[in-house]
Amino acid sequence: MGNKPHQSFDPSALAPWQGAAIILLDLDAFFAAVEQLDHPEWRGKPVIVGGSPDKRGVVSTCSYEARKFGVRSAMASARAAKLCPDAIWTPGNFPRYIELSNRVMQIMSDVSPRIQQVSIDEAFLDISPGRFVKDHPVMLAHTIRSKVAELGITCSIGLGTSKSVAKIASDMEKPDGLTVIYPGMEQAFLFPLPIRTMSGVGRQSEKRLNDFGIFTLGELANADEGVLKGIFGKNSTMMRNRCLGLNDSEVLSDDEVKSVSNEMTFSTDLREREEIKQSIEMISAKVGRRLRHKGLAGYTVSLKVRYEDLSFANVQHTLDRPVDDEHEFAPVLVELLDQVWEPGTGLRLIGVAVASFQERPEQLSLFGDDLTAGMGTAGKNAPAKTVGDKKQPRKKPKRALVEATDKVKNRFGEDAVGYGRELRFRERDTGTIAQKKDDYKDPLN
Ligand code: TTP
Ligand code: MG
Repeated sequence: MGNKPHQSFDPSALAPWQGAAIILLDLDAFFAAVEQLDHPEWRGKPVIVGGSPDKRGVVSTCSYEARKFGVRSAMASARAAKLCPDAIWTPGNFPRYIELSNRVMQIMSDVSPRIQQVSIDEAFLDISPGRFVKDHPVMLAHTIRSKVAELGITCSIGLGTSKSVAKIASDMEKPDGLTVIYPGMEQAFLFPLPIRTMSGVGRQSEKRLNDFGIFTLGELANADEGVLKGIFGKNSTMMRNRCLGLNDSEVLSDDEVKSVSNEMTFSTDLREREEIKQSIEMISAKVGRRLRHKGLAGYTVSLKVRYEDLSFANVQHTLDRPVDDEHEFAPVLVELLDQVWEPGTGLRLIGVAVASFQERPEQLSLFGDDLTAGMGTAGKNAPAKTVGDKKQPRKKPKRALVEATDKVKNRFGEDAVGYGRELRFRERDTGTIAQKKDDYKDPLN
């Protein structure tokens, strides 16, 4: 990795760029690359980040040296250990990955304010000339690539006139690649590619398209309207446009994310501790999944309740390390429940939030030297009250399960995997839960 030249060039020699210019940047072997940066003796060697092979762990990612042996993300660690017996194993250092991720996002934001982060190591950036920036897109892509390299890790960049083209292009020259699809070249680039390359074509749609003799994006772009409708439903026109290389969706800036939360209103007030506990766990699962999707982990967890008389209370707690796994933070919230709820009281709404990403909130110093001490407000519309106990997150027992569940939900929709309790509660849920009937998922939006 990192051995491709980042050559200097004469921007005036570049052909002019007409219209939209969108980048997709994806870091190379991200977690493993950070480990190799932090452990120089691991560079050039197979490094696997993941759970222990003895404890039925899974591979999070691995260095390109390990990929030569066939090791891949999400593979059982035991299998990876067999494929690559000499690999260096590490459980990972999530706060450090977040730190590097943030630095990369900052490099991109410095170039254009229109950034959309799609995962911990991936973001779109709108660098359309005359819109958010002045310089030539190819030059800006080179600048970003060089600045990322200065951090000690590498990225692959796709540059094109739409998000789908940029996304597909970013994968073409991995690692440390820059693939530019000039305006007007979209169809020449896309049409020969297999249909699965396109975001939104899952395994099921692929099979059904194949049954109609559609194997390439060119064939998909020119497919019969009825066939596309039958497979993609209301998304059929969008899918065709994507395959035609049309710019069908904007780069949507996430506002600076301060917290990730979810709340649910119940059609019948909850009164039993057990059902309240289960609701907290269910809502926490949604928050956890969104945190992981955004690559965020926070120190502060909070619980909000609205009572049957419509008054509300909020209680929060700061942990000694950031969390993104509901199996760790939901038990803390369940403990907090007793500060805002008495048995028999009806609850109409429950909300869960995780905040204080990475850095501990400054206010903590107000509570003395013990940085692990909690803080919070509690009680029905009560004034702030300090909670001095030391609830801390549980150890992560089920990371593999959590990530496997995320993957299935990401692909098949929120309801694809339900813990037993979620299914029992669904009928009481008047909140909105996305229902996706087919395997269509749209990471481009
Ligand atoms: P990816 O960008 O999918 O993978 P990568 O950056 O390791 O490799 P590539 O060069 O192919 O882009 O994911 C980014 C990080 O997300 C990855 O470094 C580790 C984490 N991750 C998991 O923990 N589990 C997974 O199954 C995947 C796919 C990624
Ligand atoms: Mg990556």
